[in-house]
Parts: sequence; C-alpha cells; structure tokens
Amino acid sequence: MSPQSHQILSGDLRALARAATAIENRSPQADHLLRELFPHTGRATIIGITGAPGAGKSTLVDKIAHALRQENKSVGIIAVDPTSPYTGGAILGDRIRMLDHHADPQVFIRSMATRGWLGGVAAATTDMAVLLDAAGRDVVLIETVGVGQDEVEIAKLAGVTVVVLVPGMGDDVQAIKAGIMEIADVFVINKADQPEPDRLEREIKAMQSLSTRKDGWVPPIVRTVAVDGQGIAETLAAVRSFLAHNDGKDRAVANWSQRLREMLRERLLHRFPDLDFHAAAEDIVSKRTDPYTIIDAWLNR
Ligand SMILES: Nc1nc2c(ncn2[C@@H]2O[C@H](COP(=O)(O)OP(=O)(O)O)[C@@H](O)[C@H]2O)c(=O)[nH]1
Ligand SMILES: [Mg+2]
Repeated sequence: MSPQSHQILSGDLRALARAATAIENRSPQADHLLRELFPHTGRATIIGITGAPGAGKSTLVDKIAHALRQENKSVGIIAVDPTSPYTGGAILGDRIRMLDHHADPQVFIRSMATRGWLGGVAAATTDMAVLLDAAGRDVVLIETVGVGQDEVEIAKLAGVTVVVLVPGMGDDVQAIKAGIMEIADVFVINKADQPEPDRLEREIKAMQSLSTRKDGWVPPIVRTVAVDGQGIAETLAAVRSFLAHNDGKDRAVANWSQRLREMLRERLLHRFPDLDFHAAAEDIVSKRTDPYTIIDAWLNR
C-alpha cells in the first residue's frame, strides 16, 4: 500500500486534502488511491441532503454537523454546487458560512464545482464519499442542489436521503412529483418560520397517501428553522429511525449492491466520454445503421 493511503487511513488531514484534490482533478493518481482505500470503506453513515437552491440545505448541513460534533462524531461534508456560471459565488458562500468548522479538524468540507464534470458528478461524489469513509469519518453529509438525474444518482449513494422543502414554493411540490418522492427517506420542511408550513405538510402527506414504498417506510416530515437550529435534533432522530428501520442485513446489502451497480455503470460509461448516444439514435432511426452494429463498433474501437 502506498504511503499516502496509509496516511489517509490513519487520519492524516493533509493526505486527505491532497487526495480530495486529486479526485476533484480526476487525476490518474486518484484511481490508484481509491483502489487501495476501497476495502476500508463501509463504516460511514452517508446522508444526502437535497432540495432547491435557497431551501436552506447548507444551513441545515452546518447545524447537523454541529450536532454531530457535540456527540463527538467526525464529519465529512461534500457540497455539490451547480454548474451555472452565475453561481460562482455560491461555492464561496458555502465555504464562508461553514467557516466556523474550519478550525475543527473533525469537520472536513469540500465544495465541488460541477463544471467540467459532464455526467460525472455522481461518480466524482461517490469517489469523494469513498475517500471520506476510508479516512474514518463517522458521518458524510452530501449536499446537492435541485432534483435532476444527478440527485437521483447521488441519493442512491447515500444511505439515507433528506429532501428539504420550504413553505410557499408550489414548484417544490411539482418537483416532488417529478421523481424526488421515491428518493426522500425524510422530508424536512425548513423555514417553518415562514407562512403556511401546514399547507406544505398536507401536500406532502397527500402525495404519500398515493403510493407505498416497497420497504414499508413512510418518510417522516420534520419541521425546521435551520437558521435558529430548531428541529435539528428531530431531523437527526428521523434519519436514525430510518437507518434503524433499514438495518435488516439483507436490505443493507441489497442497497449497497444497488449502489455498486450504479457506480459500475457510471464509471464504465465514463471510460467512453465521446460516445454520442444522440447521434447514434438518429442514425438508427434513419436506418443508416442498427443498434448491433453500433455497439460492436464502439466496443471494437
Ligand atoms: N427564515 C429562514 N431563513 C433561513 C432558514 N434556513 C436558512 N435560511 C436562509 O435561507 C438562505 C439560503 O440558505 P442556504 O443554506 O444557503 O440554502 P441552500 O441554497 O439550500 O444551501 C440563507 O440566507 C439562510 O440564512 C430558516 O429556517 N428560516
Ligand atoms: Mg448550499
């Protein structure tokens, strides 16, 4: 095993930071490290926090991290920020807001710009989580924005997914309908200090009544005022009750196995960044080629 892997496993912060940078830069060295570190994963609790921009995810993550530190747990935070060129400040904003943790070596924070990682955000985030898990972090918090495909992928990585909504945003509930319903293990109604949290809760409940989950879990709805630290303990309690519910060995293995399947799929696709599915589909539609020929051609390059 390389000296750097040794250092990471023994909790060396500088080595951890260097490895995180290698993952961000997708340097070949990162793959080598991850290969060595992978057997040492599986201990961390990975919590995904997702929701619309401005919902209060960073504030919530910050307060959850504080609460975990009170319990003497070590924490890793991965903030996945949007690609938009207009949000250049968001990364800095997150860094500054979480700054008070920076003096605490037991809270390791990385903001990941999604720029330049077309289709690879989930893979890079998985790698970062593998790193933090192997480095011995008790809890890894992953903040993701919005409700796109990436969020769904990242939710599969997390052991538990918290969906953050705020009152008075009709769009949010639309977004739930568009697919986030299945990934929420816990709903947080943040900014419960704002008007009409009851209405949002009713809407969530109405949607829950329409479908039942395979695991029989009914995601609890927790109200928070993240800025004031209200509801943080309840959020953690809801997360833990889900993990306890989900702790049947078979199910844990099945979840992990599903996450690995996704990871393998994504990594494999990543090896062929120039595959043009769109052009291929057009060529097939117009009968210029067929699916079998295309796949053979791709594999034989
Ligand atoms: N009124 C109110 N404001 C909040 C609450 N939680 C966060 N905020 C504010 O909402 C804004 C966006 O919060 P942020 O954590 O950056 O949201 P994110 O984009 O989801 O990460 C900030 O100005 C926060 O101070 C809350 O519970 N109540
Ligand atoms: Mg944020």
